[in-house]
Amino acid sequence: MTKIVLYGPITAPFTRKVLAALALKKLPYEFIEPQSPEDYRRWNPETGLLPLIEVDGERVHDSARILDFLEERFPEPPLVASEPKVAQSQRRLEEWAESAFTFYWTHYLRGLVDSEDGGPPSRPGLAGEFAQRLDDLVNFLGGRPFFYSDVPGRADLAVWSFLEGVRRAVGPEVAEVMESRTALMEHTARVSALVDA
Ligand SMILES: N[C@@H](CCC(=O)N[C@@H](CS)C(=O)NCC(=O)O)C(=O)O
Repeated sequence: MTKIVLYGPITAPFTRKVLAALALKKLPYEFIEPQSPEDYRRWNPETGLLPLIEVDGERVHDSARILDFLEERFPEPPLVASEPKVAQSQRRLEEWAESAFTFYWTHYLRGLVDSEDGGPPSRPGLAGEFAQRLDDLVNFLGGRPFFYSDVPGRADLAVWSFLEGVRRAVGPEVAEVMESRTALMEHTARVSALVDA
């Protein structure tokens, strides 16, 4: 029987995206979280970044590459549409969502540190831009249950892993901005229902 071990911090959206893919594909796995900063480099000497997956002794790091790898080994259900144009849109949205939301997340955390120091916020106008990115997502979703499709794919897992994490971790102002985007909240709930244990 195939042995799958996933290494990564549950707090990282990249880890949650992979956990969600494993759940969607109904694959049994062992999940190991780092206990110290040294674990990152020890488990992934190449980049020191997690998540990393080990499948029957073969190790792959980087959440997007891990999804490619899982897709190849365990094709059902697929994480992208069979139609190439749709598949391309799903992959693009995964990349876009991750770079955009990593940026806002990093600045949000930096802002918290700055305000503890009594300094000015790290980047004025950030909240408005974040709200615009959420509206971009609402537009991408349109009237569909999932991005570009009627079934969930990797773009949904990527967006979900960021939004549900951000919503749990941030203050009430940001949560309100998110909750007012009903279509996105419904999307988050839809994906949660499929992937949450
Ligand atoms: N592109 C990578 C990003 C992984 C990543 O940034 N991981 C963070 C977890 S939040 C990490 O390992 N940080 C440790 C460090 O920066 O030393 C992926 O998709 O897996």
